[in-house]
Amino acid sequence: MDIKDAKFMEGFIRLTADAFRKGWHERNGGNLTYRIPAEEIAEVKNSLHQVDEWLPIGNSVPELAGEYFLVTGSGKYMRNVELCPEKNIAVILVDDKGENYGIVWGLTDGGRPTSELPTHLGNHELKKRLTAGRNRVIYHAHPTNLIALTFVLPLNDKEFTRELWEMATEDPVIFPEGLGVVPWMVPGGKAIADASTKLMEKYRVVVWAHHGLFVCGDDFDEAFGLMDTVEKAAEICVKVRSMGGKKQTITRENFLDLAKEFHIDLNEALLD
Ligand code: 2HA
Ligand code: ZN
Repeated sequence: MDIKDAKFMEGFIRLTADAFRKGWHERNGGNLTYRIPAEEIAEVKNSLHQVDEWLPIGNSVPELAGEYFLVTGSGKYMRNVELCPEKNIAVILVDDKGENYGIVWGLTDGGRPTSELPTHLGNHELKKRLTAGRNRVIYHAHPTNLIALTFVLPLNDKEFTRELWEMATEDPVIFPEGLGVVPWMVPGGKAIADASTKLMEKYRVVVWAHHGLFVCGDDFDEAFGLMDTVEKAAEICVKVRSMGGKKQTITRENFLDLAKEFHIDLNEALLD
């Protein structure tokens, strides 16, 4: 099968197009990666070429040796992915040590995978292990309201999570473990990768202060849905604060009742 007809390609492109229209991807902002299952790679192997050049990942991911990823390109625009996938995204293969990658499809006008590759692959390695291989998607975007809140809310997991949980009744059901907050850091390197991976051990959502949001998911729907849910909570929060702040809210008791009724393992350490 031509790789452009593959179901995973359709899912990847749909996410990039929808997310651009959400306003989360100005210019070249944001990045998306998908860990391609062996059976899906086997179906498209005629579209792949040999690796010409092995380049450093910028992180060490031995548990991803031999894995293939569909990735957005560094400096490429999300809005262009649906128009011309082969110029804007790539399939990469991780070498047998988990130190280098090679391009096997795409980026036909040249270019490199996303500048956040160290964070993406570091988190793929972690989530592959923690979910027994179910997690396949890592996604980073620049959603407006969430970024705005990082100038106003205290930059700690507990206060940030509680504020967002309060913004819609079903939010604690969607991200019951809460979310982690990384302070301002230089994008694109091993340091932000390590800080994010450490928080992703506990969470599926990580805020990058004054920059954006990082999420994971078993599939594209789950990753997109998580981004959308957290950004919507942030939007409600911005509106509530613009209207003079909360006059009433969801209480600690309400959260505990919700957790009981919905059988969710709510992270109560973030509640009091
Ligand atoms: O420009 O979003 O974090 C791509 C990014 C880097
Ligand atoms: Zn970014």
